[in-house]
Amino acid sequence: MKTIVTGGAGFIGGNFMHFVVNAYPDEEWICLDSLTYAGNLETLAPLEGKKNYRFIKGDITDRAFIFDLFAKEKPDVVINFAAESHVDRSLKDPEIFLKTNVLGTVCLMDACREYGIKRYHQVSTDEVYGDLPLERTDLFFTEDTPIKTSSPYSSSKGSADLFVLAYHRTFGLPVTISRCSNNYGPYHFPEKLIPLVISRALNNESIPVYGKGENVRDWLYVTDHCKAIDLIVRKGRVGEVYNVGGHNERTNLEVVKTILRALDKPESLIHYVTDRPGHDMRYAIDPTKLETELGWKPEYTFDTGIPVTIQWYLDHKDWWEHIISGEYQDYYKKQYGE
Ligand code: NAD
Ligand code: TDX
Repeated sequence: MKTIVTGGAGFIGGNFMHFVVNAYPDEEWICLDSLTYAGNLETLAPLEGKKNYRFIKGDITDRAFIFDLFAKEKPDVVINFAAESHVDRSLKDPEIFLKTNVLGTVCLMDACREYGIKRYHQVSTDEVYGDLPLERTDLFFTEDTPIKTSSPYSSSKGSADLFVLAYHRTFGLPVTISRCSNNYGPYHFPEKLIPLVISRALNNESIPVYGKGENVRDWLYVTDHCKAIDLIVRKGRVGEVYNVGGHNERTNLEVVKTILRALDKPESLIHYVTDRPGHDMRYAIDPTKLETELGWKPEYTFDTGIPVTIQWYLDHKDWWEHIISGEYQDYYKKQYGE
């Protein structure tokens, strides 16, 4: 069995590579990644030298390259993590989101059609469902919730999902889609809320909170997401969408305060900044289908996952200090005006 994992040098794809390469020593795992600002070979360094792992640098939107690669490798399975993933960046430069997230997905699926494939899996997000009102805590996203996107990022992910379902219905491509809530854990790029708060708090720097910090996200520890994807690829029904989430809703302010408390840092570091335009209010996933059909259960809650995550950032300062010392500084200044 040979699997191509795209975007495996990023946050979730990297954690997925660590999990599968160790869990399935008799299967072949190829990481395909173009190494954008978010891709980092240091994340994959612990896998170097393993017999069942290879890294290939390449762009999922490069049709000639992708078709050559598929002709040569003839993968059994493709799992597509590769994407532009940051909402704030999509507000400043939407086009690359359209290119990578939509055209890249279509290009991969065209190669899958040409060379035959047992399974194409699309890693998607709960953001395709839009948002829920803060006060309606009885409402959750199910797989039947209509796609109703807010940002250029979520619109590109929603569009890609529609192409994936169309390729199944029209061309019979054996696809599955997972739509997960917000992830956190090791190797998370510090532009995203949780690693940004941890890294800045450790350096006694201000913590930017958008608006009033009331927005709610549903947090899942990254390895629980990785295990869900593995389960869906192996046992999920073709043509189906599976929501992934662990009922861990928190306001952004709760998240920030929890981390500051754990690090023994003062709340005076919190700095309220201009809200994100179009900011989704609340995400909340109903994972019943994944739990009942495939028996998935998350190992971590928010309360058990956060200390493990903080400890990882304390133990791996090299990994994130490298990142925040480079062009990240320019990004931060442009984004937060500091
Ligand atoms: P990330 O930004 O950390 O990593 C993305 C990876 O894709 C990087 O390694 C990057 O180099 C690679 N990449 C980008 N463009 C590429 C291209 N054209 N060709 C090849 N590789 C390319 O993202 P992440 O947070 O790990 O997210 C992975 C996937 O999971 C994305 O599809 C995202 O939409 C989805 N998702 C993320 C979350 C979350 O909370 N982070 C939640 C649900 C779903
Ligand atoms: O500095 C910040 N201050 C702040 O208040 C940042 C970076 C974020 N926020 C808020 C915005 C959101 O309400 O925190 C919340 C989380 O923000 P992000 O970490 O940017 O994540 P989000 O926009 O929710 O999207 C994430 O989850 C769904 C991932 O980045 C997506 O790839 C995934 O699909």
